[in-house]
Amino acid sequence: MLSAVLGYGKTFAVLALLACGAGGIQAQDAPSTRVKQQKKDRNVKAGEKEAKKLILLMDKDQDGKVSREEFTAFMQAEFDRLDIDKNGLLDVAELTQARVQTSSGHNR
Ligand SMILES: [Ca+2]
Ligand SMILES: [Ca+2]
Repeated sequence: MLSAVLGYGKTFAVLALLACGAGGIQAQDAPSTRVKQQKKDRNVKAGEKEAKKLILLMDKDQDGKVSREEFTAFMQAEFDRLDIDKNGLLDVAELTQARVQTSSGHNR
């Protein structure tokens, strides 16, 4: 009984030391890393909107992630859309036309 209590006490002491040590390290690192992290987060969030749009476009099964299959399917659909004469090749004219069409499509 007594040894069990002592054993528990020792374990608790070690845990307390570890917790203190970890807490001390975190407190030292927090100010500088937090600021850096926040700046990073803002940059990430700016790009995140674009990424989410892309995911919405590609994510067919809507699990919030784009699989290789979904990505490939999306790119193939894009290819077919751009390949106006359907010869299986994209030339400069088709790529140029596609861009002009999409931008003028918004204006109409
Ligand atoms: Ca998916
Ligand atoms: Ca073509």
